[in-house]
Amino acid sequence: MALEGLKRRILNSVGLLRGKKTLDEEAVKEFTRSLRRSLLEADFNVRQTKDLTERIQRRLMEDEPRPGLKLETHAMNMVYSELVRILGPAREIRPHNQTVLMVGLYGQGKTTTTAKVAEWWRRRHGVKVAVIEADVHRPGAFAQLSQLLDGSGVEVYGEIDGKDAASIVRNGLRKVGTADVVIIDTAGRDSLDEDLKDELLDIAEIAQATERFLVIDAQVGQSAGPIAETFHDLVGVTGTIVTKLDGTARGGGALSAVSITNAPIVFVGEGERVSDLERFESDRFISRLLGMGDIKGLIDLAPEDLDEQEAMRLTQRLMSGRFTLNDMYQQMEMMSKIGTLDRILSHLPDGMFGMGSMSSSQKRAMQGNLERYRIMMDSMTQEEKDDPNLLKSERIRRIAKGSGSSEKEVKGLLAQWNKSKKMMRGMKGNRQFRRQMQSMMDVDDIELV
Ligand SMILES: Nc1nc2c(ncn2[C@@H]2O[C@H](COP(=O)(O)OP(=O)(O)OP(=O)(O)O)[C@@H](O)[C@H]2O)c(=O)[nH]1
Ligand SMILES: [Mg+2]
Repeated sequence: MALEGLKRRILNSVGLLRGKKTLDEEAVKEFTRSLRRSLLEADFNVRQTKDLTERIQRRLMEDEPRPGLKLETHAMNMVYSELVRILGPAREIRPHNQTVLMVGLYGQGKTTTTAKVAEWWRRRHGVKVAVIEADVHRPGAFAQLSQLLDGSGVEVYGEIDGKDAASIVRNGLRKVGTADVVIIDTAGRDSLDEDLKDELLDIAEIAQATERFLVIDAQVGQSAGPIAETFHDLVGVTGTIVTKLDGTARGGGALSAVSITNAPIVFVGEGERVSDLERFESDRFISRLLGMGDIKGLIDLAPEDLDEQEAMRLTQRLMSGRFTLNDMYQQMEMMSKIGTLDRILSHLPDGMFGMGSMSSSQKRAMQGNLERYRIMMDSMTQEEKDDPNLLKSERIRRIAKGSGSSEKEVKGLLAQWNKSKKMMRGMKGNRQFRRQMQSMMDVDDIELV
């Protein structure tokens, strides 16, 4: 996976500082040279890479590491914060007088995201929102969008047998153009052939959109860079939306897309439902991207930093009684890496989490399981991941086939889920645990559903 590659390369670069006591100019240069190579190999654009490595070089020469902090940790913290900086703070878009054009390749989530963003603005800002379905290639696109927004109060314009996208947009703007926000969904492209390019250019010309959002699936990886470039050349991308971050993909491609278009991520999609949209937070995104836990000992941010918060958030969610396969996966992922949970676990009675502290071979075994679980989970529908009880023999067979595993392995995953769920239940009933969680999280009561 390309993204794994980026992470590995960054870790290798940081590894050059391992065991060093002081940072001389030579060591800093060697490190930044290696980092530059890592980023370039990961399809970062040249200017961004230069900026980033120069800033890190300067900061390394100027900033003293906190006492007791290893140099490699110090450097990793910087890489982290500079990557967060590239993605920038979330961009606030005022939902007034906006025409938004959604573009992207096939199946990335454009239509779903069109509905999500429309609902987001309508619900949160109380403004009038309309959408236009200008995809004349995907059969049933208009029906899909209408269905997603059924009963929502967002006006949907489309032409059932329309063949000409440009004229649909023209008619649509005439009909619903007075809304505060008009969002136009366009056809997915496999790759951009000339006809589709012309069609998109026509639409862009007529729409005179104030925002052009590129929709990218989190799984796309580094090819997101060239894809973004193509769309950017055509319509001038102003914002990026990363979809399917609810899955196991970490969304690294988005970084290279953003580094090419300079169009910040505005939203992330975290599920199939219209309400599954979140405003983007770069720190959470980068920590997920780098797999914070993986770099245990390398990353050591101040306590107010997010990885701890994220662990807390997950723990709190786990405690809430809902326990999906994704929750289990994330829990295991965190445990296998034990970045922050170690710190949390150290406050808890031994074995409270069913694991206490794990030996490194146990961690390795868990990592192996995770990889297999991820592959199996990729063959499941969202509904199945949310409610694994649905998984009876026929579905198990399908998932086994789809993921190249045996039925026994799929059943093993389900057994693990059942075991984890029971464990979580057990903890909920434990008053001592509850009190400790409360004091750690500094809340009066944890809501235990
Ligand atoms: N899990 C998850 N699924 C999503 C998300 N966004 C979209 N999907 C699903 O991805 C599939 C494709 O989504 P669409 O919105 O139809 O994608 P599209 O880009 O419009 O596709 P085309 O019109 O065919 O190019 C659908 O099954 C969606 O439900 C997301 O954030 N999370
Ligand atoms: Mg679509």
